[in-house]
Amino acid sequence: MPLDPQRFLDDLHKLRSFGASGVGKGVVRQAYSDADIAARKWLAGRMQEAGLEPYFDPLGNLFGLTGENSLLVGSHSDSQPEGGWLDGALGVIAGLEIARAAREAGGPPVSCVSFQDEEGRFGVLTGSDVWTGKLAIEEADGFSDTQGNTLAGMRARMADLAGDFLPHGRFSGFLEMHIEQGPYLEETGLAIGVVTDIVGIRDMRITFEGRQNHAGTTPMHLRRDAFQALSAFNTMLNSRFENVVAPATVWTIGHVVLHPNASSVVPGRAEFSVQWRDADAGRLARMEEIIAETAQEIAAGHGVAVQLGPVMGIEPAAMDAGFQAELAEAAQALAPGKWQRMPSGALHDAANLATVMPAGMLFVPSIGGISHAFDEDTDEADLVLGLQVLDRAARALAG
Ligand code: HGY
Ligand code: MN
Ligand code: MN
Repeated sequence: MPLDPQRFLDDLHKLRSFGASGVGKGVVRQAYSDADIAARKWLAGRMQEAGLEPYFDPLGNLFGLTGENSLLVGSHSDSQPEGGWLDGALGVIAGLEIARAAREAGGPPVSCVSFQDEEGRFGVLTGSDVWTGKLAIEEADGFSDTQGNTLAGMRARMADLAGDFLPHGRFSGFLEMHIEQGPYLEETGLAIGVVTDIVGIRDMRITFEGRQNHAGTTPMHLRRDAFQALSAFNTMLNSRFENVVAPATVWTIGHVVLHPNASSVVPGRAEFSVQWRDADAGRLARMEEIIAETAQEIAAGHGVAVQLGPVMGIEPAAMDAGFQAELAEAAQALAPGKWQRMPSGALHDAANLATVMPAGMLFVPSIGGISHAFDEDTDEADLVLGLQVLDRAARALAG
């Protein structure tokens, strides 16, 4: 039996119903939420119906297994707090359809996977960080989300489903299909990107601790205002980075909590995230030094204390040359002149998988370059073309 594009699209829309936000096609399906666990149970059922063996590991990574030595194809089905319907889900359902069609055709052996917490509610790419051995589960268990829930507490919600970790040697390699999440393919009129490299990332939490006080009676010169420290930190950091960054370097303060967050109170505490990404590990390290120095200088200048949290990260990762060549062959056959090799500025589980087996990735366009937002979308014709290209490469690599 060949691929069934309608069955693929129907399953993709069904997955969207778990945690549907009610805004466009958006989803709210953070790792270990009720919607995430329900979606994983549904996925396990679809795997079973396809003759694949559903298997949960201790993190809640869900595999659909076949054979003793298969190609693994998949992505993640958890979302950002406000997520699109395709980020991760596309690669998971593409993996399911390719594994299912291969099984119906009598081979080659293809297994599928949905990794857990790719979106970093607790870590960075938590599920694949732990499975690939980069992060010990005992350490990960102590990680907390921005609400103070621990990973240990949340993964206990799926403990009744969990077996042991699977050996990596069971799989010959990993393929992941994903939306680009940026504007490049759409702007250049291309349908397929064959990923060459995935950028590296660093992520940390910083706290400025000042003095909470009355916003009417506290003279400006006596204040130790944690928000003013944060604001000055951001300005100085942008200026210091100018001499260090490359055109593709990015950095973001995306999560901020002010305490007590009231208009008549001088803020006593500002807790915030700083995240930075680049293809060069040396530049990532230099940026980390600048962040630490700047935070300390600003704290001293504003009379506040500073606490620098641990730095989490993923190294830049090259995709396997043989897998790239197979994806390029498939793209040239099915989308001649409509594809290109390109790096990934977003993180993906393939970056972790590349440390334990050959890994490759394929992108399809994102409308308007929008992602990590409810209105993320891609034309269904592009989704199906991407599925067909990935399937052709998967059959060659698994066969
Ligand atoms: O943030 C990322 O790049 C990924 O979507 N987790
Ligand atoms: Mn993703
Ligand atoms: Mn994402």
